Amino acid sequence: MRKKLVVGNWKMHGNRASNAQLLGGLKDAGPWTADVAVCAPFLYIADTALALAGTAIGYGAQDCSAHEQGAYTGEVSPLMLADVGCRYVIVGHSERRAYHAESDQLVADKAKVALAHGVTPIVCVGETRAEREAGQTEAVVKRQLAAVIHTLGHCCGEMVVAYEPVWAIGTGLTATPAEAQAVHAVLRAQLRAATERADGMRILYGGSVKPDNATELFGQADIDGGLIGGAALKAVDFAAICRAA
Ligand code: G2H
Repeated sequence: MRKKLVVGNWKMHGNRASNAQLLGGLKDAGPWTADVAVCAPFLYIADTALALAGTAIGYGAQDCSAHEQGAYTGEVSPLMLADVGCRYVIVGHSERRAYHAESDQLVADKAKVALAHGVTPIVCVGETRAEREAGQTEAVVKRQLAAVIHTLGHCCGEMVVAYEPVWAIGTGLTATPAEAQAVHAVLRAQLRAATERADGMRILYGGSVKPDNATELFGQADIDGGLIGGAALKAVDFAAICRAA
């Protein structure tokens, strides 16, 4: 009943030539039954939009400001993302939480402004290795999600959630399908308590998803697709993951 969604998070990789090659490869490989999108660095979003025109592949950004406009040097507003046709924006990625000290509330504020302008926030939550080893996984992801639910109120059913265990990001370590499903079920239950739309909401898994583990991960009851980093940089790998969804 939920259409799967696969989103490529290019992070700070690529250049005009390599992006053109990657997008060309994806256009040749699609379409897929899942929804598919790529989140490019800000600077390349306009090129990405041009390259994907007329295809079903969506595109988006990897972050946004929590403000609509104003004197915020270096920031990019969700209004601007909407203006150039972005369908999605990733907010609260663990790399932003860790390297830019983004708080749960800031992430929630970003999600709110994005939604207000028709850009679907992909809200990332996830525990560190130390938190998992201390048995805090559930408490951490619930705290992170609660801030967003509280801030979005009745609109929270419109976001996409991504569970990304920090210890599995870019490390080659992946949560087992059962470990991931257990956390997704916790998140789904939390969403059910907040919105009637919870059963239609997509909860993505992210963290070293590859063509050879995607099918099993996406086969779990509450895993509705993936947020893909490293494997999104090669058309053949990303296309295989999209096919698996
Ligand atoms: C997690 C993921 C994409 P990777 O950050 O957001 O990256 O697939 O490289 O672990």
